[in-house]
Amino acid sequence: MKINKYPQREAWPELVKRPVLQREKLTELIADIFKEVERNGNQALLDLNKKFDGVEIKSIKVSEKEIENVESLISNELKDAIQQAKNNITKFHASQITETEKIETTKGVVCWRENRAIEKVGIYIPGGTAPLFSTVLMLAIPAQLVGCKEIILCTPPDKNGNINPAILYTAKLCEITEIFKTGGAQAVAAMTLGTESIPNVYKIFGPGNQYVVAAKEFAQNYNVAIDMPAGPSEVLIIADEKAIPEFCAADLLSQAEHGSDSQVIFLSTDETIFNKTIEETEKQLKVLPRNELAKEALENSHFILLNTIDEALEFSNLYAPEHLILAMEDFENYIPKIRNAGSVFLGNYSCESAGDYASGTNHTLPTNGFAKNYSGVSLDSFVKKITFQNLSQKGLQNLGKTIEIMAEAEGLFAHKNAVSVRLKQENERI
Ligand code: HSO
Ligand code: ZN
Repeated sequence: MKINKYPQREAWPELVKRPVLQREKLTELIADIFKEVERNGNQALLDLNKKFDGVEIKSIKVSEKEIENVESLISNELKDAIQQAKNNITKFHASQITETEKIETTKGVVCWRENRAIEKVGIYIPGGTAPLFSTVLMLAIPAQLVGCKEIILCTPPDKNGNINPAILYTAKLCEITEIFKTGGAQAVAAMTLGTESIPNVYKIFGPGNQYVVAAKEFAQNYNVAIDMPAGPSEVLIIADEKAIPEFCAADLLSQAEHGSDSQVIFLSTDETIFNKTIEETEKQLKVLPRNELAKEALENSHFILLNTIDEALEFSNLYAPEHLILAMEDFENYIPKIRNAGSVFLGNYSCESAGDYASGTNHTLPTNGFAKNYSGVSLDSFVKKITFQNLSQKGLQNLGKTIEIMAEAEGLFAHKNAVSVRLKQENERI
């Protein structure tokens, strides 16, 4: 934990820096994996599953029987919880559907925009120590809402060749039936290039380890889009004198437990709250099952005492956190001052876990300072927007001169002519 009281402004740029990750040089390895998948398709996936994860499976595709059987592996309590989360996420994302509005920009010139779903999308869900089945909801629900024709899901099998039941159950609940047992960079390569079983897709979504992240970057060389640049998870809390240290500590740790590279930042204007939150964090850390990971994350994390909430917001805007929590009662006044953040949690009862699982907002958010220029995943992430226009004869008469003058000024006479021939033809007819 790095503790800092009333740092000078000059120190801020250093404080908002993310820890530099010791990433391996992966490009060559990723290129080789792509080549192998391109050459050997499914067999390459089976071989790579064995090589990297020590798993031997016969078939890449999850069978109908496996999907059917999963019902019995999930408790009713968990089923109900997933259902409630699904309802809320659906409600919130459905509200993002907007009506198309036709705009007459000049008399007789009508322009509008229509959404078209990206036809083929791929969702990657990591396995590992925390199987994030909640991410299935966050990605499959908007994809279904906009009507993506083909939604496929890749996730690595465990040592026995099975997929995590909660991931499988959630995929089934979201009506995803094309589920494949493959993980890591090879899964991304398969979704990019296609194999005998796995269709290639136009956009790849989902979190992953550094191999997955590097493979998603590499996939862009093949005209495949990705959801957003990835980085470790982070949260920044701004706490005033009304904050509750026990709650703040729990929120900091909820993000720190994601991984040793997660970063959490605690800003406060109240020294008592500040000290108590540090104490609480240490106390709660001790009893966490994932305390090794959380402890490492905390080593990279800052606890900073500042003079005013306005100052804290300035710091936060410079840091641009994935998650921002305003642990205070009168948060309302500060909302307009938030400029850079992925998702914001207002007041002492709005814990980040609510947004991670079940309140309705999406938890796939920009990290690593990208909240300055990226939004989190939403319905928009699954559509392209196509513009349309219709000019009547009258419309072209009204706008033609402007186009001709501009085209001529750019030296593009064919452009000008496209207008002139039409106006001329019309004059001749009169
Ligand atoms: N906080 C993560 C999402 C998540 N948390 C999934 C728990 N499960 C990134 O926003
Ligand atoms: Zn989380």
